[in-house]
Amino acid sequence: MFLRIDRLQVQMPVPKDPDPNAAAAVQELLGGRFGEMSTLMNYMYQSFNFRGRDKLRPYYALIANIATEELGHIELVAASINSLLNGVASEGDPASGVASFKKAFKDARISHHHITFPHGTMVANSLGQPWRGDYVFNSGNLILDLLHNFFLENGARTHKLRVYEMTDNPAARQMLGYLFVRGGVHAHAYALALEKLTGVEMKKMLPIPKIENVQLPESRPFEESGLHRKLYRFSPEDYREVASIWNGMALDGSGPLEVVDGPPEGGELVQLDDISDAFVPEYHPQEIYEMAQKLYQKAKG
Ligand code: MN3
Repeated sequence: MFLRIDRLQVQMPVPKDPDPNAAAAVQELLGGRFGEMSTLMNYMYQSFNFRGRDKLRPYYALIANIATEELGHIELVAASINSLLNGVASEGDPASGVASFKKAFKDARISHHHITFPHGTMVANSLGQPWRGDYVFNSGNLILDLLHNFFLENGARTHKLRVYEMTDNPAARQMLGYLFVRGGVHAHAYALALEKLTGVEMKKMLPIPKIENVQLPESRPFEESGLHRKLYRFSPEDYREVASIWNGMALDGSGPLEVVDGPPEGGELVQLDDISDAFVPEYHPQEIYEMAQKLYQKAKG
């Protein structure tokens, strides 16, 4: 089962103006073949279907625990997309609203962001094509599944680097800077799991592509704070066995790998403007806000 914390894994900036084409590019990292939906669902279903769980506990714990972090990654990439689509509030005046609305979204690469979704994230790739269940690979052969996960993390990193080159919007770059480091941890963790099973030093291949995270200005602060050495244990009590895989030295020799009990401190959820011209949340949002405020005050007691 899952607990939920109403925070993002990292603090995110919210730009003043919408950047819908950057949002479209970032969709690939959410619902593309190598997006966060794929890492989440691959590790999730591999953990559901795991055979010999008790005998192979550290490997099960690693996959199950990383799956939980990936839940927070879809949340973070969604927050990035939503931030890039934020900022056309018109205070309920459709006459003035239509002009700014049209200006911002008329030539948007994905029209479904603005027509079928509330200027919000879709479970789809950068072409608006839906994420698919057959992106999940789960053979049941532990070595093959771990090898696939190593490949998936590095494919994801390649696509992230390309999206990084497509936009310098801070709402995309902050998310990317953080996820280059976290994805690096996951690729390294799967490499260590394979090394413990087979003796093959997969970690020597990293990073793929051969661009170090410290070379990227948005990743450097996270690397310098040692985030690349930390595997978070996303459970109050469980998955402690990951420590038998996640140990030894960091790839850059900066210090020992460590398992951190509990999630990162993270940052606040992104606050998104209402869009009266799109009837989101309604044509006259003020009425709904007043009702919600009354309920909120009541609940607080
Ligand atoms: Mn991820």
